[in-house]
Amino acid sequence: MAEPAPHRSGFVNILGRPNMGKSTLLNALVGEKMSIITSKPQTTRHRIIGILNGEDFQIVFSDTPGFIDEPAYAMHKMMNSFITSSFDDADIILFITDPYEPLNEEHNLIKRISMHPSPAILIINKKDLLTPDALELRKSELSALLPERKIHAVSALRGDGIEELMEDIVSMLPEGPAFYPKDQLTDRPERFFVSEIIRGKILELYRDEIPYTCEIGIDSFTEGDSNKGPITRIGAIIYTMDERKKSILLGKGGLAIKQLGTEARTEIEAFLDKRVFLDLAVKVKDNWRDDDQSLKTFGYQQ
Ligand SMILES: Nc1nc2c(ncn2[C@@H]2O[C@H](COP(=O)(O)OP(=O)(O)OP(=O)(O)O)[C@@H](O)[C@H]2O)c(=O)[nH]1
Ligand SMILES: [Mg+2]
Repeated sequence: MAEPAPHRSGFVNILGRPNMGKSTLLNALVGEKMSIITSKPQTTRHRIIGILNGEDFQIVFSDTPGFIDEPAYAMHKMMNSFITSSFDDADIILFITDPYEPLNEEHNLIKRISMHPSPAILIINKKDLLTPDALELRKSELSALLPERKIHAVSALRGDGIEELMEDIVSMLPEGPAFYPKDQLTDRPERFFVSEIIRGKILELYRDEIPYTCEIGIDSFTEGDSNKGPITRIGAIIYTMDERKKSILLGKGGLAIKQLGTEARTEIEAFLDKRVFLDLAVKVKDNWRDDDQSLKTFGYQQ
């Protein structure tokens, strides 16, 4: 009888500048809505792990924040440090760019990939926005900067080219045992995803700098009963930087936060597949983005 195929496993870390489609790609690769996606840059603030299990492989994908060239706050420095740790443990690097990002030797991530010992796959995302000629041009630009790496053109949004990319990833995985139990999808608790859904809604519903001044704390998370059956009661606090921003978040007569609560609850119910009662409050936490203790409380640590 033929030997069974060896088990393969590895950390496959998605790296790229803000807004390139890293989170969209993670979700497309693992087939779950794990990481929040918005049209705004700096949506992702943490390293988020999505595990894809097959009979003879386990891929631990990481979505990461977009690299920030000029960090303005301690939070930005933390976000960049999640990128550094993702370089450190990568078995395979997925570098993702889009049709418009300027690519040159000064690109921080390109510099680091060119010196990194792990194999990298170069991904041109949003190919739905490119003509065939423009795509060829983009490929030659990339291969001039990072020669001898495989290049994939995909549309993470439409799921185009994802299967071919997966095949290459699996073929490049090192042999090894699973890192996590085979039924595990992530290393984060449900409450993390709940806070991310609320943050994603804030990014969608509020303008300008407001979303960037917010962080979410989950105060309570209990399973209980109501007269309509089981219900999960979640108390969440939105922290912002000052009273003016707090009143914008609440809106006239509390209308804005009501809409936020309704839309977030619907999405949380879909995610948890449970009925949810969501209680949202807004509090001021002065300058949390530069305060080490606050950042620690919000989960910004290695
Ligand atoms: N047309 C098109 N848009 C895409 C594609 N993939 C992602 N997008 C859009 O690009 C924007 C950014 O996507 P994200 O997945 O949030 O990007 P990101 O790299 O995770 O961004 P940060 O977390 O801010 O670093 C969103 O509006 C997506 O819908 C694609 O294949 N085609
Ligand atoms: Mg993201």
